[in-house]
Amino acid sequence: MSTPPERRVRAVLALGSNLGERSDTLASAVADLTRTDAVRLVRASPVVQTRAVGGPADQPDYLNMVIEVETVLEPLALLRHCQAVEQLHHRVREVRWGPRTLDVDIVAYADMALDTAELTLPHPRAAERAFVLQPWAWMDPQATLGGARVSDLAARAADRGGLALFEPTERRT
Ligand code: A4P
Ligand code: MG
Repeated sequence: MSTPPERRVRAVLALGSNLGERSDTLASAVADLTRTDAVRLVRASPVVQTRAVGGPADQPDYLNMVIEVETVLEPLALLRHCQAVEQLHHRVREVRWGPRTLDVDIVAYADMALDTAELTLPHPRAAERAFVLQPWAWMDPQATLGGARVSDLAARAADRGGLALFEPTERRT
């Protein structure tokens, strides 16, 4: 008897850091997220430096990036996995939208739409945030979100003026 093929799903994760060694944090978070066979890295965006959107005034700038993964985890299990990696990096939840060593959000999980207390898919604020959309568009120029081109959404995002390329990340396909 043959075992059924694994069901692997493409998901896009957004990473942000505005405390500590931000660049090292993002690099090791990508490694931590994709160390398991259950979550394979497909490609990674360049890292961008962005002005903080919302939250307390005078927060340090963020470094942000997105990655595309292929996963066998169900959405909620993927969220728990992302939260475990946040904990590894000493994430403390104090103020909403306050400074953090590491934030990992699920931006999209295949084309799934979900709205539960714990998880909303696609991420409810991703479509208006250049700090997610622009690195995503650079990583995958064909990407779409809710039927719109990610690059078009990025061009319209209110925070696009606060974004600059920080460092390119080697592209993995
Ligand atoms: N949650 C629901 N849907 C999702 C999802 N798709 N992915 C729930 C991840 N989490 C999701 O998140 C709060 C709760 O959202 C989680 O418990 C989960 O069950 P959190 O990470 O604990 O707290 P947070 O990040 O402070 O809140 P929130 O509302 O998720 O914030 P955002 O929208 O992620 O914004 N400015 C710049 N330049 N760069 C940034 O990265 N990030 C934020 C955070 C604000 N401003 C920023 C940046
Ligand atoms: Mg978050």
